[in-house]
Amino acid sequence: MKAEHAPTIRRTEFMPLPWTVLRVDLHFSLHPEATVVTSRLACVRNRAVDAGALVLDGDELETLALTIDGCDPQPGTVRRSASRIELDIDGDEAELEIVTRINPRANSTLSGLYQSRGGYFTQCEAEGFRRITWFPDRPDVMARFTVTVEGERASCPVLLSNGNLVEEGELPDGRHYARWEDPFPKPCYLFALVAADLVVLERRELTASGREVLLQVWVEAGNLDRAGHAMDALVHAMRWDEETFGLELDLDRYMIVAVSDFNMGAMENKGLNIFNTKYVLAKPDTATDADYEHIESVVAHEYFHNWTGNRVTCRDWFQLTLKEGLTVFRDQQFSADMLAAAAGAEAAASARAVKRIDDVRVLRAAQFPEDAGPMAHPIRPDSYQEINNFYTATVYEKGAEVIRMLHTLLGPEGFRNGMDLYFSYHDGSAVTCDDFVEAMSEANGRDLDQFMLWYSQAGTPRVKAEGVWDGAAGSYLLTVSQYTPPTPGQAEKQALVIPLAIGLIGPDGEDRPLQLEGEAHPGGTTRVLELSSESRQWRFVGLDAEPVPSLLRGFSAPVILEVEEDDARLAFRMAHDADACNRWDAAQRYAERVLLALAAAAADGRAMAVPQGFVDAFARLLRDQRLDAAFRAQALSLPAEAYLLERMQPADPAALRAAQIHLGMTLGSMLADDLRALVEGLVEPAEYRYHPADAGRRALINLALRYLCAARDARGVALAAQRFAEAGNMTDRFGALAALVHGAVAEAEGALAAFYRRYRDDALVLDKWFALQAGMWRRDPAAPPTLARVRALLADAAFSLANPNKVYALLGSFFRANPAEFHLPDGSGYALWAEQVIALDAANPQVAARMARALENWRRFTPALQAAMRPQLERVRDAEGLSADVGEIIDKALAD
Ligand code: B3K
Ligand code: ZN
Repeated sequence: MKAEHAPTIRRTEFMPLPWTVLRVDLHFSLHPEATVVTSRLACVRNRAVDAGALVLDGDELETLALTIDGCDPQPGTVRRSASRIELDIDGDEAELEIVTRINPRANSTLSGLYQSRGGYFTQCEAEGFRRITWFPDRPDVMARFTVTVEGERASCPVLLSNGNLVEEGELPDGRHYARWEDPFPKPCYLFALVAADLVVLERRELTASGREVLLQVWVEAGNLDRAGHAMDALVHAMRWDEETFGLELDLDRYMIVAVSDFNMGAMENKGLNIFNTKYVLAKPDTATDADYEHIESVVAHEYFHNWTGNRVTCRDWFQLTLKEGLTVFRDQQFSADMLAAAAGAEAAASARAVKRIDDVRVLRAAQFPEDAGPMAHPIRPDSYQEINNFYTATVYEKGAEVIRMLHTLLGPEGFRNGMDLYFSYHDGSAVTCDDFVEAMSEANGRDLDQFMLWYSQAGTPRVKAEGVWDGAAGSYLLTVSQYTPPTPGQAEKQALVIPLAIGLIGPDGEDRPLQLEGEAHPGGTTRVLELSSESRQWRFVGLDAEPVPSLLRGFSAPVILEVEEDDARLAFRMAHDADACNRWDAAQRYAERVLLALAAAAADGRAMAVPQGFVDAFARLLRDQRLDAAFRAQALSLPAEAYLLERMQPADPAALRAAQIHLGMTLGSMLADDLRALVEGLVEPAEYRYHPADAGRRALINLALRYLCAARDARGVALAAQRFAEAGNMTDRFGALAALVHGAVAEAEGALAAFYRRYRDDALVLDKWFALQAGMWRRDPAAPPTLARVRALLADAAFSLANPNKVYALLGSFFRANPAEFHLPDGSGYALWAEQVIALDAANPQVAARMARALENWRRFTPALQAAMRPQLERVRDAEGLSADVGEIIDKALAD
């Protein structure tokens, strides 16, 4: 479909359906190119709606039969289009039988029923079920499903669907079948089917109330030794939800299946989660600490959806953040608790801060740019053309921040009470974000009407703070104001409720107790102020000296904090802020200031000079043995390039890259002795285990190697090469390789080749190899551009445009994580982008749209780069047969 023909769906146009479905009985006769799906639907009229037809959605279906109560529909009672059937039916109940034929082998979209490595898998969220059979494909239609899967025993010995296995048996011609029954009503987006040649890792556990449950992780033969970590994560998630929210697993059987071809990370289908192999498989030789961490959090995320998403689901897709924002918040809390528990009492706070810093980094690098570009939308969008384009950082990550603010405002107990009330009201139904916030409001007796603006307003708020010290009175007057810049379609903004956690640091580096004017006693050293008007003042009293304010502690709201701080004050907070998150942020702000100044110098052809004050502040953090390694690794990592480009006016990737190279070389060479000592001094246990303390040490060593290689420090490079050769696990091996490649040192090519030889048959590890090369920096202007390497890798035997992981690794990394090499002045990067987006779109529009988004913020770049981008954007817009997915992105990008 051409983009201009894709209709816009609006939130305010929601209408309940005249008919709904109570029960679904599905029969699949699986054949690679001709699967026959027989669906029996028990339908009833919706009493709340006066009258109307029964509406079914479909997409690329071959319809073999359709009967109503056993008869062909009466002439004149059926209206059909390629994507919709409307049936006029007398009476209040009807049984429909529909037979469709579909072609899983030809389904390259990976939405609906498709094949991957000889097996059959489904993905139905958001609107994939309509690619399997005709159905009212909306989340507010919740039905009980029974599913019979019939397939060839040799190629598909395992036949799975949602719920409980109730029957299985042999059939003629080498075929067999299994029948599954899901006791819980669910929307069709949670339906799943797997028929494949898999093996299983099983564990039996008792739930809090003593019920035995069977947990399974299904993987391809040969991968069983990589399934244990996902299983552990599942058990931890189960326990955590019982303890934290009193939520128990409601099924007798819970299955996770790993598949190699998958558009995103994983899917929370009821009782049958389907996962990208990337988020299941791990063993020390193939997975890094970061992989282990991601697996744990994605397994938990999908598990938590069982309550927040499945038991209580979304009324319509505009409410997506109801389940996603809340579930991301839950998985973030889970990961923080897991890290804190592993770290032990003394290091717990720092371990939590490290997790929080990770989340803030993602928000700043992915969500802030989105909120400042043509795709900016509230966490609950008002309209869309293609819902799959709205599984965004805003809906997920900013959505989680909004839930976190509720948690901050109401406190853990108040939040828990709100959750309990939410489930007591809405279990088993499809609801809206208003329903959630109302439950929070009622449980806490707190008016949250103004808070709801976070659901309707797009754009990142700016919070400006200024303090005035009155030495004579010993008081500090803090003035805080807010402002949200206009976003497309939303010029006017109102004042939001912003929880602002603050502390005041004395000249000795110690936090002062916070006492507001009019209060009898001080109340703690960190307090949450609530800014709910455009501007407000707070006066702190009883202070012995002028304090340094530490604002937005723990990143208490998803805002950009604008505060005047000179270099000395940033260095002071880098050294003393008691809030680890803010201590990190002080380092980020200082680094940002230095990098943007260097970039401005590079753009003007002036000499670049790194202020000594920054090097000193950096060195102090590096040498501070009291700080744990994981925190030091965070604090010494420079801000993400995507975030810095966002802060640059206009964005000039080449100048920024020159600045980064210069800063990396300066730090690496000035601190080479410290960095080497650190690599040699941090002792690692011989045996790899995934543990935050070990992971922190590995992260810090790898970061040190990176600086050393960036500086071409001969001994540092030798250390990296040695660690690469002798590594006993993937974190060390890949960290050393990445450092060599990042420094573009002579040893890099040989190491890349050795890595390839070792892992040539391991698809997931090769994704790392592709991504690393796509992200290569050019340190020698005479060297060939990274683009040439990316083009060569596109032709590598291990690469395939049909596998989303490969596309994300090679093209995604190049377009998003390597701005200077992608945004080449001659526009050759953009030509590659257009060519690949068009090629991908013909096979898999969802993946193509993700790649297309790499250029949406094109107007932020220098005029010369914009001029090179426009024709390529237009080339994609004008491509024959462009999908609605890509069409929506490009139209919004080009809109005036
Ligand atoms: N709910 C799925 C995402 C579905 C994406 C559809 N394009 C995974 C998750 O958020 O848990
Ligand atoms: Zn989710």
